[in-house]
Amino acid sequence: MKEPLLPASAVTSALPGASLQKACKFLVVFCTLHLSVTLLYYLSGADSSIFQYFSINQQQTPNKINSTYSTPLTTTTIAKELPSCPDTSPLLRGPVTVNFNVQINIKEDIKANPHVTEGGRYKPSDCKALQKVAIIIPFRNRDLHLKYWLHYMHPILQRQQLDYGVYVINQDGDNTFNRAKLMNIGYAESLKEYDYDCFVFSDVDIIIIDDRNLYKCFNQPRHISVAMDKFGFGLPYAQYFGGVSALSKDQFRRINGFPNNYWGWGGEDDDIYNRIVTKGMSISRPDTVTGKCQMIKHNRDEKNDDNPKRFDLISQTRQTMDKDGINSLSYKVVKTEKLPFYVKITVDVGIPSG
Ligand code: UD2
Ligand code: MN
Repeated sequence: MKEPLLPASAVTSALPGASLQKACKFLVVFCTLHLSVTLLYYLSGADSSIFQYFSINQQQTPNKINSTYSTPLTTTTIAKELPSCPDTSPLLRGPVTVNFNVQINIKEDIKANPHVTEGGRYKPSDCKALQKVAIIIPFRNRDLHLKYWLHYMHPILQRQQLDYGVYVINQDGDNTFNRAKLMNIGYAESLKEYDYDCFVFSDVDIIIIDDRNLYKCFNQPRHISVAMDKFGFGLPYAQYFGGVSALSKDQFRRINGFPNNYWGWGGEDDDIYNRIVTKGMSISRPDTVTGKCQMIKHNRDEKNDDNPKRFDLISQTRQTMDKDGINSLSYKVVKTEKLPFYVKITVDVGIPSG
């Protein structure tokens, strides 16, 4: 059998009614008093001391963290991310005067560009560059041209607010020159050093003469040297893609990089053009005023004679491009030198096969 529950009335009547009332009253008065004192304190300006307490506390927090952890945690947690650089750099000036008769003193140039660090690296200090650009120069025995290139291009590239590095890919030995393969090597080697997302391929003898012609990548592969002095400041033909060009990592991979089997002068730029259109992309170009550039006058180098096979090869791009390119690249690095204005990578590219 269960015990019968006490009726509610029996519970209340069991408590002493008067003392309970007293206790309740006291509690209500106490709470009201507490609330009004707090309110008064807050409204009468005592707030400053309250806020002072919080603000001091906030300022002290980092020090506390600092003393507790040996790693400089505070700098990483507090340091603000740099804002992105603007789409159009405010540092650009437009036309640039170049003169290939002046003497270049590379030591003076290095002094004049203190923010360019070892290996020809630079990034803006006050904003986050929009792109990380590797500039790749196929090279052999053109030291004077390289001096002019560095002299004129470093200041321009800094004004363009790029996060960039300069890679001179120097063909070792005196076998036939292979421009496109050197550029493939530049792509592969620069990526070993930094997470570049854009690749500018430039002849060593071309200088842009308007700094608004940006050395960066666009939605489509970019042709930069569109108005060369030697072609009367225009294009020699509509499909021309020689001189200076820029491809994003994705664009470069889509075309399987450049051909490795163009030995000697000519054709490799047309093969690259064919690759781009075969993969459904088109060419982006600046206008012919912004796109003006100059090439240092020169004779044809030794071991860079016209490639007699180039016409045959160009007609086969569609069939060969998936087999010949960055996926079939093989070479040997002979020497890597990190110089103040660029990285010089000397490579053995081999000899023509067949
Ligand atoms: C044109 C194109 C170039 C390329 C070439 C055919 C222009 C402005 N340029 O250049 O992009 O398509 O025809 O291959 O139309 N190099 C050396 N050492 C050498 C040989 C070449 O460093 O011994 C490098 C150097 O970066 C040079 C580039 O290869 O600028 C192209 O060679 P070029 O200047 O002799 O050929 P060019 O002016 O006819
Ligand atoms: Mn040239």
